[in-house]
Amino acid sequence: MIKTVTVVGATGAVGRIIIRLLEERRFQAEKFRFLASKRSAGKTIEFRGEPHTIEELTHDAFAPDELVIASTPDDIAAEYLPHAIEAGSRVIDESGYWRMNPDVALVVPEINPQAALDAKGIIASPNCSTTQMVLALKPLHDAAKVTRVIVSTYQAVSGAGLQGTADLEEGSRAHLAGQAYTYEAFAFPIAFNAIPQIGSFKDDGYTSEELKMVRETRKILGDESLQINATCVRIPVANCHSETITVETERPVSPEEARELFSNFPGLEVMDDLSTDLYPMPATCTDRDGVYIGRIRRDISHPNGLSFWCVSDNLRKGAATNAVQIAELLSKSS
Ligand code: 2RA
Repeated sequence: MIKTVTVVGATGAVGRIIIRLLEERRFQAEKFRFLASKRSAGKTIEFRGEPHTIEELTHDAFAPDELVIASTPDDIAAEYLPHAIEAGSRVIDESGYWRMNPDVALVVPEINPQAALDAKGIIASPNCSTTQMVLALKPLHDAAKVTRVIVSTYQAVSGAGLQGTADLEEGSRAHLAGQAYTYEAFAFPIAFNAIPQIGSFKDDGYTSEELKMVRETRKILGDESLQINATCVRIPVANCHSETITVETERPVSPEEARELFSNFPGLEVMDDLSTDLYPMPATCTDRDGVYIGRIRRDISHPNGLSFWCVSDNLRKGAATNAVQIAELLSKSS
């Protein structure tokens, strides 16, 4: 059994869900520790009906043989997590900082569990928009080799943290009341709007969020030849990212075959019945752990094309659930 599980970033949007999942999924460990910034240190957190004092995240906060699950901003992950590895802990990191480091395993347990088991250092969990797409791509890739992906995202404000959620709620109220509101998590009003920029602009006019979808997907699938064109958009939805995905495969995949492939792949659930207007939506997928697929149809513009709609809770499978599943994997093998 794991001796100690240490949650870093315990008070953040994802950290809170990691703690809930450790409770819900009855994760076995002798001891649980909760670390956060100096601001939260000393406050208490309720875990399995008991109050636990939040400890301050410092360079020497880690002990040997801990399983650290971290969800922090990139700069914090860059600074503190190497100290956990040096102390002899295993680390699962939710931040974007370590994912593309060649020495770091980037893991979705349903796709590449062995990478987590073989990892010597940090194990990274992918960006939320990548995780749901790569899970949907994997069975298609195995069956018919995906050669090209065109994806557009419709991303919830919870992806921008607790302040993102506060901005949507307070900004909407202010908008309806005709009052001014100063947004903190977004450069533009998110209430009654759509913002076609998530992250910062990088090469060729693509944003960091869009390039994450390209690079992380290739790394997880182990296929650098895969062509991906992503457009990431923030929309005024509280929780769950949605994606329209069109793929080209080496041979045609019919909607019936795709439905079968998706249905048989762990972590994916098909919600696709046009006769009853059944398709996944943020409102029906929030607080759930799967990746949900609907609107599966032939791409009428290409003989080897297939289009579908994909929704997942960005804080759960897109972040906390994936991290806790990696922890479960490590726990089973220890
Ligand atoms: C977002 N993907 O939705 C980011 C969070 N990691 O902003």
